[in-house]
Amino acid sequence: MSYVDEIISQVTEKNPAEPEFHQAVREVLDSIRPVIEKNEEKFRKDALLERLTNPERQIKFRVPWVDDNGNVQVNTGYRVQFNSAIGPYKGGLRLHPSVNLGIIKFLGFEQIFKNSLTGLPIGGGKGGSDFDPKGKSDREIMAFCQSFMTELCKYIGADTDVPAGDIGTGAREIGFMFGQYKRLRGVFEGVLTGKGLSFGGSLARTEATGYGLLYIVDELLRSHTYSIEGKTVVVSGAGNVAIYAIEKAQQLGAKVVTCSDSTGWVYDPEGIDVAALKEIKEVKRARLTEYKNYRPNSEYHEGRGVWQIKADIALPCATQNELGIEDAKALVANKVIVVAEGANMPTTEEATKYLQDNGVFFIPGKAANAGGVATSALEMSQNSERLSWSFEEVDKQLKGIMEGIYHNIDDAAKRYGYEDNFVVGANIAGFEKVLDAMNAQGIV
Ligand code: NDP
Ligand code: 2IT
Repeated sequence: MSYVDEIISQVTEKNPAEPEFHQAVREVLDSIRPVIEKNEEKFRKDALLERLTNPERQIKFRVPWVDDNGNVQVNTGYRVQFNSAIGPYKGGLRLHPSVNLGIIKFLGFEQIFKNSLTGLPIGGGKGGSDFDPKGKSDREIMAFCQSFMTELCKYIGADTDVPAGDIGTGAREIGFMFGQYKRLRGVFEGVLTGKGLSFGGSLARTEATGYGLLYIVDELLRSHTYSIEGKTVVVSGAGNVAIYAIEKAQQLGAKVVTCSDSTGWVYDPEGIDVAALKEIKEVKRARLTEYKNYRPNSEYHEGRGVWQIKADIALPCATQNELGIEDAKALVANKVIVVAEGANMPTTEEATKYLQDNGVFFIPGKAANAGGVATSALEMSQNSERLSWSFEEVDKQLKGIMEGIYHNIDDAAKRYGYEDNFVVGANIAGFEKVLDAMNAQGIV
């Protein structure tokens, strides 16, 4: 059996009941076969893939907090410090009832290669909790965040591990966590990114993931003699990534006609009203059913459905495995040109293959949504030098990083004879730098 296949089956066997982690490992290892096969005996001897697929450390802890009725609630907290070969662990904290160790491991594993693709010195990690922020009061959110950080603060630091936001963790949660870290550790340092602008946050971090997604899509289209102007776009999700993807798509002259949340989706044939969406989601923290109050000509539907709408560009920006084979068939039948993942692993393996086999340009999340973590790394730089850069400066760097990622993954795909296969290109390009660093640092 090849070394890659051996490790894929070992990971599946040794990490039972973690299907998303298996999926992420399968996708990466399958892509890097050409690199591994060139030097298989050495890598096997060094147990390279065993080390790559085993987190350096995984922390699991109890998070007790008191709700508004005086009842004690207990959640589970996680931080998986996956790989620090190229820098301190870096990656978000997800707060969602679906969180379990396997989800955090899949996200942490993806983060290693994503962070490498940014070209910045950040290793891979991820954390979170099965806490559900929906419907909680601000006081309950604070109680949870303080308890979570009371344990987490023992394992993180500006030069060791720097968490940030993800699903369910935005500016409010980062603020509460930062306050508690500072109180317990007695240091004001850049231990979290996505902070408020008044205490070390970076301008453009809020916008970065969504804007970055559009910058890479734009670069891909321009490299293939298309233009984004006038294109129709379908987006899923209505959170941080979706909102700023919609905003930038519109700034670039495209029309975005959908968005969604976990209960339903909106079709607005005249183009999504971003100001209304921000008010509903960022200010009121309400459901998308409200959107019709702002835009009477739009449609609201329960359930899922955005991928059935005809579009040139599809941007899944909600959660993992939200775009399946039937969705891929609908997109292809509607002649979609590009699918780019704003979320982490939103497209199933079967759907990805179908899109690629049918000539759709497919940019995987580790490249397409890397703008968020890249800007987090820029926030770390600003914190280190105790300066704040202008919005224009950060945005310019973000754009440059995303264009650089596009050409890096395109070159890697071509070098190995997989032209236009950006899954292979992203995995190989991300892996090469980590491999070099791991080799140089010996058996650790
Ligand atoms: P938010 O919490 O801001 O928004 C998430 C959105 O997705 C909401 O509209 C939410 O609906 C929907 N959603 C979440 N879970 C589900 C689910 N199980 N089923 C259906 N809909 C769901 O998160 P972000 O926008 O920050 O994150 C979205 C994706 O992007 C995630 O995959 C995340 O890992 C990824 N990502 C985020 C980055 C960042 O900087 N924030 C960076 C790179 C990737 P509802 O409100 O109803 O739950
Ligand atoms: O998935 C991701 O890249 C994020 N949630 C952002 C991580 C970060 O450290 O900014």
